[in-house]
Amino acid sequence: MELPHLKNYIGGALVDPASGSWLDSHEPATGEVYSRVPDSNSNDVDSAVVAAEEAFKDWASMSTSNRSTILERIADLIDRNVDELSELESRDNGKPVWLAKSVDIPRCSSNFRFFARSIAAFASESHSMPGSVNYTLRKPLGVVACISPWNLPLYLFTWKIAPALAAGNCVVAKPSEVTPMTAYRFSQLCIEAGLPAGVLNVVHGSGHQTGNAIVSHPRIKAISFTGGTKTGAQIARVAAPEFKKLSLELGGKNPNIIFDDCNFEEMLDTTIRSSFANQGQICLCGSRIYVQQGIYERFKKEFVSRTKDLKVGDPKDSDSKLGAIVSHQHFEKILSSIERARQEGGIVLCGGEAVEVAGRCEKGWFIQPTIIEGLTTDCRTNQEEIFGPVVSIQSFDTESEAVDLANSTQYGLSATVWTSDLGRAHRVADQIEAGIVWVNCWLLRDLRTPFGGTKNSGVGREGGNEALRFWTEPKNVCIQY
Ligand code: TXE
Repeated sequence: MELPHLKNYIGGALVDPASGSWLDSHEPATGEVYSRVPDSNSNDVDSAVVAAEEAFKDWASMSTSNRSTILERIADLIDRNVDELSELESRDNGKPVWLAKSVDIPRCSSNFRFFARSIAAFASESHSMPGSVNYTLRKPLGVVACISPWNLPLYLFTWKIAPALAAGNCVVAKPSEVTPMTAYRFSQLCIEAGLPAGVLNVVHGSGHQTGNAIVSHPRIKAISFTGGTKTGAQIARVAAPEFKKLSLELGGKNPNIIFDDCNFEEMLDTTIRSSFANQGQICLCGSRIYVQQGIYERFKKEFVSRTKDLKVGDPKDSDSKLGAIVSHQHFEKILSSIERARQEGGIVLCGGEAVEVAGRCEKGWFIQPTIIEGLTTDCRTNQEEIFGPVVSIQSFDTESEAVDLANSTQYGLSATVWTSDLGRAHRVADQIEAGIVWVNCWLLRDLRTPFGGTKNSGVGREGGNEALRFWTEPKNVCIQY
């Protein structure tokens, strides 16, 4: 049977890749190829840039209320198609359907609705002096690029595209070639919503060919990227000499610091999620768990017990807490990371192996949620992003020791702190090297807040006005009178 062939969305039309060549896309739960993805090249990217340039003048000069109306229509269509989009996302990424339906897809419409409304309130400043006045214009950049990863496919794709469009830019966007399906379906919804041709262009393909062609295109003014730190560095090498604006949301190796005065039950419920949600494939997961000595043994016992109860299974099953790992390559990478942890002296308290799921998923890629103890702070397991259902646990005594442990890697994306002591919460949050600190919660998101990391976790911030400022060029006009 002929596999479905996805298409690029360029100049308002769904089109085949110029080269006529395609990449295989797999269903992680079965390990089977189930669709074909355009293997786009620089010709496709150039067509997309030309279409975006042709659309830019009208889109940028459209009133914000008219732009908002179209973006709101896209949000409504996402909501109306939530069941289909959730199933597509689950089949493409391996995450449970219930997770896509409760988190991923609702956040996609929130992304569009939030920025459709934010742009109406996006103001700039004026500064007056005796005899003169300054005012700041914040105008769209022109043709810009959004490149997104496979872990939260449509969630991050729309998180980048929505503010770029709201600010009046025209976009060339590339989803990960590993999870292209919902971006393709999203293109169809944009056509249905009446998004003018060329305002958004979706070009599918590999990172080294399609992604690189986008990043190096001379007429693309800015790039928002989420993905691996190594890839982020490569993109910066290509884009920096062209003075392109860059927003890089990269990897993380986030600490979860648990003091003995925390609300234990709340902490444990949330720590299960922050350790293994989305099969641990979220850059914000807390993969280094530090527990104060007074409750360490209790925590270890109860955390291991609760983790062993998590069902790893068919993403279609509503009781599967963990689904499949996104690709065979990533599946192998995670298993070799666990083997390396053993060689580094780690003791696997639970998990550590692949899971055989019977029936339709027998050839799928599944891994047990894994807890490892007995590692040193500077071992590779505690220093490098594994990006799977794998956490390490270790005890600490004092607050300052906890802060030192938290800051002991080259990453600085997020951190979680559990304590009932208000002063300690402020002190620890202030000292942690991260872009986001959650206290007594995890992944609680207000879209108005700055989102991004420090150190090897990236450059720049997304969210709220941070995003609208990234996607606009400030110009100061000074008038003497
Ligand atoms: O990311 P990549 P992948 C981390 C995680 C994971 C690692 C690699 O540790 O194991 O990154 O994951 C495109 N020029 N995170 O393979 O390779 C690529 O096609 C332009 C953390 O997904 O960085 C895809 O669309 N584009 C992250 C996107 O970049 C290029 C979430 C991401 O691919 C390119 C995901 C190039 N040279 C992975 N090379 C997070 N922070 O959430 C690749 N791409």
